[in-house]
Amino acid sequence: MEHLRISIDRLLERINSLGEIGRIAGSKGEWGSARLALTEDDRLGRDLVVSWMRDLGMTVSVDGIGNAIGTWPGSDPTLRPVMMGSHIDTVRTGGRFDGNLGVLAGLEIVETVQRAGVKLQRGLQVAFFTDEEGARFAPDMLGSLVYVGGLGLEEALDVRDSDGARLGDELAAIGYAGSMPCPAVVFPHAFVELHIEQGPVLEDERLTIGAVTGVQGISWTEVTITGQSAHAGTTPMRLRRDPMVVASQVIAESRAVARRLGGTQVATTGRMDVYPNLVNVVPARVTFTLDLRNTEEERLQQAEQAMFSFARRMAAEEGCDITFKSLARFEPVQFEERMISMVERLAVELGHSVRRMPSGAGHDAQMLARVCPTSMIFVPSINGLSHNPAEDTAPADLEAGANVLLQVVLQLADE
Ligand code: HGY
Ligand code: MN
Ligand code: MN
Repeated sequence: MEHLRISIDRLLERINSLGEIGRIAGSKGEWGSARLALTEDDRLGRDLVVSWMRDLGMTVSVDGIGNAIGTWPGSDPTLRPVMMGSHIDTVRTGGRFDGNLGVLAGLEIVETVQRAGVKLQRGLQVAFFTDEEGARFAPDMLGSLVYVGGLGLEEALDVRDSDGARLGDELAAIGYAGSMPCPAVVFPHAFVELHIEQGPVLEDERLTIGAVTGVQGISWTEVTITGQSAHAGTTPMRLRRDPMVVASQVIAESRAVARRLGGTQVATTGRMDVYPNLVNVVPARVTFTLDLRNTEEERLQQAEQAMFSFARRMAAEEGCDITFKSLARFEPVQFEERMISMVERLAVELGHSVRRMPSGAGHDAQMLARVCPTSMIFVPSINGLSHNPAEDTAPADLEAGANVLLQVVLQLADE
């Protein structure tokens, strides 16, 4: 079966069709998608992918947190299937490939196997997991975390977004509050996720495939600083208790801490809410997010401790109160050597350049790695861009990644 190859035209057709749901324009003529988790656009995207699963004759099951899994049976029903998958929810300024590629390449592999008349002993599954992005309901990778038993279903259903909407209500509203149990009763034999790199490494090194070694640790914290709201013109500087000044100091310090720690340490403030957010009012309250990540747990903890103690000191000096709310905290994950080397070897056998590399972004694979042998395959992102409508990957690279996924899955399905 080494000769089998996917159809890049079919894969691109599905990527672009799904991309049209929630379509958004970029600033330079490119286009992406906005399908925040559990919105009407997410429902439309889910319905389309489920219809493709059914068109392929797959049985579709939906679990209590809305994860959808299509199954194509193998010749031996006593053997656990091989699962492919990722997510189809996006950030508000998403591209067409983040997550979607891993799900739609999975469907393409099933169709390729079917058209070739190949009967595998293990079944094939394609999954999309709920709310991987965490952009609306934190933490990220929420659906796969519940699937593997890392977060209780009831606790997950009670998560609220920044407008107070309850996850369970939103899930029911889009018709994906499924009946399959969480955590899953039977986990797959193995899980393989094809994903765009979302960074510049493969492109910079002119490589085609990333054999992902693992996923770096993620720490998301919501910081709320409360001061004294006052008139911007009449309040002398010495009398102010200005939370915006503290927030600015903390955000600037997060850049300095990342530089001091070096290595893979990154720090981002992506969301900020100011109250009352008026030009002539010293703010009463500022709430912002701190996203810290590192491939090494110990250094990630150093970054957290440095940031939290600095923030407390700056707030005290300004006479402000400060609170911290953890939105997500995942330690670094290392994939099994056997799975990493399988991706590496099969990429080389297909004639592609390949390197091992960690993932800077979070992925559902980091959750599946808790319950079964797991690997990820990266393909290059043009200009290293993602979470941006300009996100793009060359069709030849998409094709290469999907063909590596095909060969990895064929090997796993017959072991
Ligand atoms: O935040 C992440 O790394 C992922 O895109 N959810
Ligand atoms: Mn993703
Ligand atoms: Mn993403």
